[in-house]
Amino acid sequence: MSTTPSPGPTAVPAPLSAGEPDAATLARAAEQTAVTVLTAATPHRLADVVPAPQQVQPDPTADWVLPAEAVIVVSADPAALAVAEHLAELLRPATGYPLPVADASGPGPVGGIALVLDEAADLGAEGYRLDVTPDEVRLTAVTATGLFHGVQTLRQLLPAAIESPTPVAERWALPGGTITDAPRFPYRGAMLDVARHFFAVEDVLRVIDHLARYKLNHLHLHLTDDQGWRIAVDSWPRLTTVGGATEVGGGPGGHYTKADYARIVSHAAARHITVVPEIDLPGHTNAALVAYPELAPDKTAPPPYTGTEVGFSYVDPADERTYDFIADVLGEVAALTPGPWLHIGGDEAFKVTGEVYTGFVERVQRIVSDLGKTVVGWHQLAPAAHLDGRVLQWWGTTSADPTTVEAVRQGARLILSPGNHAYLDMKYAPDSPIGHDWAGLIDVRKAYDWDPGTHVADVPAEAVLGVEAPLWTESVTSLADIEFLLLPRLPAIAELGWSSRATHDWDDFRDRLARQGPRWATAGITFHRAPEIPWPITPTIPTQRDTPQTDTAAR
Ligand code: TNX
Repeated sequence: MSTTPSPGPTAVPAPLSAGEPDAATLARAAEQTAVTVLTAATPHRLADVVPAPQQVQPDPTADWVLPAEAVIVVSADPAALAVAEHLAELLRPATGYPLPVADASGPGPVGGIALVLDEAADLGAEGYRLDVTPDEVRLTAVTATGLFHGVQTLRQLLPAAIESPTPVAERWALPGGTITDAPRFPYRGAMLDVARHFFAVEDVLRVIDHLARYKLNHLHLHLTDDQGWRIAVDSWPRLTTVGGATEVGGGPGGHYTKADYARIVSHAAARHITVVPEIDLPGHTNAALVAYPELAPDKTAPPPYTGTEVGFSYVDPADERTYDFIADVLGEVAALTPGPWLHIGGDEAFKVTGEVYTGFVERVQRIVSDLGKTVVGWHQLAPAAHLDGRVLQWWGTTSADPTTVEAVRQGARLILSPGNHAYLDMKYAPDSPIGHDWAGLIDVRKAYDWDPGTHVADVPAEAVLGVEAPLWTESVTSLADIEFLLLPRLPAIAELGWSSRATHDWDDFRDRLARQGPRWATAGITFHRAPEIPWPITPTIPTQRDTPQTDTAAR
């Protein structure tokens, strides 16, 4: 399976007569023209940020221009220093400026950028303030996380050419004024299903970068399912050697070694993103049963599964060996995972019902809590007994559910992923080349027009931990496919998680979102040119595509 974006359909060039430029030269010229056109967008307003900031006070007299000799000055703190380096790395390729990073004890900013940690600032754990004046740009936050989110805002306020991987001649101006910003919900995430199709570490790292742009702070990895087991477990090695060797459609699958997983966790951590690993139990376990038939109810290995049905497989809830297996697996995954969460799935276990199901879940919840982690699971866990801190992920398509409401009354918190608004694997429109439609079509407006705070009747906003946009990958085979489904809907879900309800306004969102298009095009990121968004111009960058790649089309 190809996991790097292919250049899209290439026509065989007509033979050129002598003296005419060759095809490669023409292509380079076309690309350069496209970048120039795309980046010559209208000047920015301070409010042109996704997700919408809490407070924006423009000062049209106070624009700032990045000088070539600017220094990035930062409070003497290792985490803040890492954010400053991250900012420098974002700005160096397009500007070509050296942008040295110095701690606050060093030389003062030369019309540069200051990143300031201020414990006394009233900005919360993730908030920041951005002050743009002609002399200096100053980001202030209580934490390095706040500074990191502020850096993403700063980046969006620079001209779109800042996304260019190579130097561009540009006036690097920021609109003057002050932004004061903080999130509405503490949990803002996306899920990537690496089980139905396996994706290389590099692809996951790139998805993490997309999350960071929109101030999402959790990456949920759906690591196991019927079609493949993707995370190495030393005590049960056949999970990956046997269970990892399949995927939907019969491809070779794959798995992450512990070192691979550690790379993902650390790339995420450097972007202030927490990884939430999911081991889906008791259903969605065919790959585990192929590897270890002793876990199967009939102690017989089922055939490997590469289709897309759900709900047929389960580990034997009546066998103690199953709980040894779960304790070993969750123990090893917990040890690899610095974040507080362990997601135990729990969805679509159609053959484990009633008290057998709740009894199973209650045992697994205790295993998680004994490991010092917090339980997350799909909202099917609701009927199992409450356990302190547990979090249910709502993927229903209705707006009421008495069982979930009762679990919340007992103390569960909710992550909102309504299938008919937040599922990134749903098609945009009937003619979307990939995706599902069982929860309906989800265009950008549908992804944006709902309120996580009131979505499930009788669940108070205080019980809502946040939002998450899941991407299931039955029909997704490449990084370009992932990006096509993610963008532009991921920013819509990100805005619901970050921005206060007072900023919710479709027309305004649509205009702000439109300005992200040239950024993606310049960075070579695939996106769906959704017709309801007024993209500044027709992107003509070669990586743009609205049709599936050949590997998808062939299926
Ligand atoms: C339902 S939603 C599932 C997944 C599928 C998805 C496809 C949920 C918790 N389970 O197993 O991949 O639908 O959209």
